[in-house]
Amino acid sequence: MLLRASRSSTADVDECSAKLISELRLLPFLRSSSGKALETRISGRGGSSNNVSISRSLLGLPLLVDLGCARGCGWVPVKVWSLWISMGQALGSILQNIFPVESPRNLRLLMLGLDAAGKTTILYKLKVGETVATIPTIGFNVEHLQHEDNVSFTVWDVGGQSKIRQLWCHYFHDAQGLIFVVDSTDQGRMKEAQEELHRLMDDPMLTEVKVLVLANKCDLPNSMPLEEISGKLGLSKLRQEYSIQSCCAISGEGLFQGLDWLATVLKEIPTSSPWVQ
Ligand SMILES: Nc1nc2c(ncn2[C@@H]2O[C@H](COP(=O)(O)OP(=O)(O)O)[C@@H](O)[C@H]2O)c(=O)[nH]1
Ligand SMILES: [Mg+2]
Repeated sequence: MLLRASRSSTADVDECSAKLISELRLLPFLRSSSGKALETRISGRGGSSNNVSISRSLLGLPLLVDLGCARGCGWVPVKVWSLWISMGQALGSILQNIFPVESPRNLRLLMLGLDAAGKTTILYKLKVGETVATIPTIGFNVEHLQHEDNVSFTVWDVGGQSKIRQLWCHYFHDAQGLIFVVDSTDQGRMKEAQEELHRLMDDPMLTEVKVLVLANKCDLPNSMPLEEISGKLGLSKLRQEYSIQSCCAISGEGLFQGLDWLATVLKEIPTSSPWVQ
């Protein structure tokens, strides 16, 4: 839609101003944000083809394409700046719709699982790209990982020995994602892993977390297939959104795919949510 008001050199300025204002008022954008400014007097002098042109973009948002006179002096809105601010806002909304800019997010992830599942090896593979020699973790390791330009993770790897599992709850606060690591070769302790996972998932502080199960040590010949691990862990009974990914902490295989899934599901949480920093 294009509105154009022009004044011939002989027409009365007041009459033309009134006509222009009434036409401009038809635009909701001007009515809501700049109507007041436009009510102030528009004046002109001399010239023969002074005009103001306004169009609407395809997205339904107003976009001012031409303001002012075609030649020489023309329509001079008293508060032109106000109109320009509105134009800027409208243009900003349009650009934001077309090229959405994401604000950087830091997501807090907990990495839990039975001892010797490979948590610490995974953490340092992700952090430094190398396999480090580990000793059983008594407290915790925490690292900041830059995943994408706009997404970083703070990963808490908490010791998993049975005596210290009662301390896990102290790390739940503000956790947005849980990486639960299992040793795919550990047939004997899969039941124990299942109990620990479900105990975690029953905790009210973890109701909203997204769960990534990493079936680690897939490089070993006796590693179980994902379907079997999934069944043994009772994943289908979880209320939380989850995904299972096989991986090898030594080569790094599968680790980034797992984190990609977490980044994708966690990015869907609006920034206004208290869950997202
Ligand atoms: N073959 C193999 N060994 C692994 C893998 N991940 C970890 N390990 C080994 O498993 C042992 C326990 O790993 P660690 O990271 O300390 O386990 P955590 O107790 O869960 O932190 C170490 O000897 C690691 O080298 C893997 O993907 N493949
Ligand atoms: Mg460890």
